[in-house]
Amino acid sequence: MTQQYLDLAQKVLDEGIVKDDRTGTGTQSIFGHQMRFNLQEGFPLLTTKTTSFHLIKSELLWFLHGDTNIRYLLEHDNHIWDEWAFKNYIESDDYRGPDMTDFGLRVLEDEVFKEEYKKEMKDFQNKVLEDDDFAEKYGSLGDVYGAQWRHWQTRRGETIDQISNVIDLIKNNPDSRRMIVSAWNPEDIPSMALPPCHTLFQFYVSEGRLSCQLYQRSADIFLGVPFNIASYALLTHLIAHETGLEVGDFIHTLGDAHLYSNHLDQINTQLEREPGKLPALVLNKEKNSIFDFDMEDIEIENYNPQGRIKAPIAV
Ligand code: UFP
Repeated sequence: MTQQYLDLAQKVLDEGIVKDDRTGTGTQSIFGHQMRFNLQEGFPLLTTKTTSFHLIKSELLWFLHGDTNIRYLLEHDNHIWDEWAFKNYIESDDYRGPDMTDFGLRVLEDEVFKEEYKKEMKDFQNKVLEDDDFAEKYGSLGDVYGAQWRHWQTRRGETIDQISNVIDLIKNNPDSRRMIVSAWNPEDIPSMALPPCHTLFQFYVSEGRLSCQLYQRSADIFLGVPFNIASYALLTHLIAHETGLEVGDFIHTLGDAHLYSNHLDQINTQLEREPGKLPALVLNKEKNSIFDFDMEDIEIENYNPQGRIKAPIAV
């Protein structure tokens, strides 16, 4: 698994076109790439750098609960969505602190600003955790994944639970070619903190195995992709568990696959490392419905990765 990931990184280094991007950071990018991970060979959590399974698990459970407010994530010490919510807050009329425009780039260049930012962010997190009204207003990320997966709004005012529907199909009509969940809802894009990167996924059942293919429109190879692979592998395991199937393949199809210009040293460090043995996933056998799973029901065993590699996130 790790080798396929490293091959992608090498390909983008070798063939990627230098491109500007929304964040102003600059990227090297290719368009269209596919990886295939046989989930029987181990759980695809990157071994050439330490990747936090805790963050992957809490984010996926958050999606599956249909939650779109960062409060649950903060309660689980998960900060991967903080910047997006913070951005909404500092652009609002309620924000009275120092100017935080372009904080993502400025923290990298300005030490004084970085301290100011850290303080404002800490205050923001505390308010989301402690103040219900504030959390409702500024902890919310709009109709991001959880909303589209579990309660897609129809024009008639009804809601569609795409995850439950797909589980029903896998159980009752496993040869169906319509087992799709879409997070891309054009009507809701303007109200989302970040338009879905993992856009659409499909399931496939054959010989008692459940496979999943994801189309990801935009892929930050160093920071995002290792999370995305593990997250969809976990989702496939959870749904296979509930539907009584074995796991098959996770197929990861990428649109704009890019390396940010400030991740190049980091990816080169990783390319010098040897991939290790993949860990194993252990699910609580006493629980059946994936909606009943909590943090302690999902564990990873024998994960012995190489050291952490830090890199700035492009916001
Ligand atoms: N990104 C990922 N995976 C994710 C996620 C974001 O790679 O799960 F939420 C990256 C891709 C891109 C940026 O670098 O975040 C989103 O920016 P844009 O919307 O301009 O594509």
